[in-house]
Formats: sequence, structure tokens, C-alpha cells
Amino acid sequence: MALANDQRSQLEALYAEMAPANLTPLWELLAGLVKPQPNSPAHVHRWNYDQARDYLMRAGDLISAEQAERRVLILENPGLEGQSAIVPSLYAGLQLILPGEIAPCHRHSQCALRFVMEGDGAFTALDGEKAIMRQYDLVLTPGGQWHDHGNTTDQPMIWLDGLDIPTVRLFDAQFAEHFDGKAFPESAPAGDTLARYGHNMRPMRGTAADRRPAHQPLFHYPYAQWRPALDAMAKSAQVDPHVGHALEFTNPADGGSIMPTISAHVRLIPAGFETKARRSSDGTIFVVCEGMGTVIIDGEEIALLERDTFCVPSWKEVRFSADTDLVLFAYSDKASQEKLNLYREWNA
Ligand code: 1HN
Repeated sequence: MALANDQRSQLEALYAEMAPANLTPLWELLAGLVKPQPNSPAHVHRWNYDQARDYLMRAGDLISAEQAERRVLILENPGLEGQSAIVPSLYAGLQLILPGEIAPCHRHSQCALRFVMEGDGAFTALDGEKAIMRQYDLVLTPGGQWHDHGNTTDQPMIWLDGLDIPTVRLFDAQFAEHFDGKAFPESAPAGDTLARYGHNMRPMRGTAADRRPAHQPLFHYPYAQWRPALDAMAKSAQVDPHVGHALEFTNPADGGSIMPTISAHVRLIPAGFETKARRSSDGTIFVVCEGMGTVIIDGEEIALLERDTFCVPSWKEVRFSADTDLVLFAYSDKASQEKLNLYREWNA
């Protein structure tokens, strides 16, 4: 709106006068606060695994996991400097545990997922039950549950941490505690919960099953289960033009997202296939598990190599092109957005 010169100068004088009272005029800011569509401050970005791994291993020579509490390199979005965020609502980091190391037990409000990039046989323990981790396994440490990690193998173990840190920070609702002792006492044999809840079944009666929270029992989604499922789907299903063959991880307690604030899925884009353009309002982090190809995000072309991580902020237009069968893991804030009735997609 056009303002007369003297009107403008009188308004500016008024703003200056009210500023010390912490009052500010909405009409100067409204267009920036309520936009016709998402315009994320986050950038599209890709992190090369080998480069990040080199820095992580060098950090491993200088500080122990126990000293660091968690030895992690944060994947910080270049558009969100200083916020420890990969997209505005989510965090990502690469964590290293060397042979013989432990990362001490703690719990916090934030929900976390671990997606294994490298190594075989280290563990995450949740309330004292170990999940033995293998490459491309998904392991959850939901908010409020005690967790520690350890590596009793002879190889380094590296995984991607995905947390809802910025979401929890937005609500100013975080709590955290250190466990009194390094590891939580063992509460069940490794794999106990996976056996009970990881096969489309659940315990018919209580007893030991009551150890896990009823709303969030399962915390291990092994590659050995999800990869064959994706292959079987690719053999029999018509490929979806926008996402390829995609399977979402679910919480068996309610069929919903893996955790209250984070959704996750895997997809297979067959060799030679090009997906049609798609936008979604969730900020998404992808990991390349297998294969080679290209992703074009709002016109920016990124070559995809195994174990690279890249982020797609809200409402960017995405197209994949697979040179070989391309297998991707992804997590996003879709779970939060759906609860708040915010989630939207556009499919060309
Ligand atoms: C955390 O608890 C872990 O348990 C990793 O491995 C990264 C980043 C911020 C806050 C808590 C872990 C984390 C974290």
C-alpha cells in the first residue's frame, strides 16, 4: 500500500517510540508472516559420506565417545546456521563409536532415530534391551526412554542420527537426565521386542511385554526385513510415477508414524526410471543406500552416490532419475505436520 510521505514519517516516529515497550506494527510484517506457500530458509544440500567420514575419524583420534558423551558431526543446513538443524524442524548428525567404546546412558524429551551407515554388530540399548545394529538398519530411541550405545566389535560403527531437536526447542518443552551409571541394567535379551512386535503380531497377554510402552513398543526395523519387502513390492506392483516403490515404516501399536514427530520410509526407484515432479510440505532427509542416479531439486541437479545424505526442504520440486536401481531411506516431519493438519503434497 502506498503511504504519503508525511504519513510514513509519522508512522516511523510512532514505531520508534513504541519499540522500547516491545510493541511492533503487524501491518509492516504481515506479508512475510503469512505467505501463499512455503518459502524455506533451508537450502537444498548434499553431504558426501567419504568426506564427512574422514573428519569423523579424525575427531575419533582426538576425543573418546565417553568424553564427548556423543561423538557426532552435525549436518547443519547452510541456510540455518547456528541452529543445529538440517531442515527447520529436524536435526541430523553422523555418530562414530570406535571398537571398545561406549556412549553413556541418558534420556531426553527428543525423539531420535539411528540409520546405520557402516559397521556391523554394535548396539543401541533402549531401557536396557539391546538392538544389534547392522548396515542400513533403522533403530529408534523415542523420547523419554533411557538409551546407551556400545561397540564390542573390532570395526568402527557410524550411523546417521535423526532427531526432532528443533521441533522440541520450538515448544520449549525439553527435559534431559543422565543415568546414574554408564549403562542401563540389561532388561531383556537382544532382539526380544523385535521377536514380539516385528512380525505383524503382538503378545496376547502382558507380563514381559509390559516392559515396553504400549504406544511405542517396536524400536528396531532391520534392513534384513525392509529390503526384501521393497524387492517383493518392486516385482509385483506398478511403479508409482512420483515416488517409485515406497514403503513407510509404521508403529505397530497404531499403524501411524514411527514416532510422534518423525516419519520414515524407504523407496526403490528402478533402473532407468524417472519420477514425475512432486512437492511435499514436509522437510525431508534422504540417505542413498544403493545405486546411482540423479535428483533434480528446484532445477538443481545433484549426483547421488551411496551413503550420501541430502535434504529437501518443504515444497521444493523433486524429480529422481535412477541409473541403476536406486534405494533410498528418508525421514521427515510429516508426522508432526499431519497431526497439526498442515501436511500437503502436489504431484505433477
Ligand atoms: C543423542 O541423545 C544422541 O543418544 C545422539 O546417540 C545425538 C544430539 C542431540 C541431543 C541428543 C544419542 C544427539 C542426542
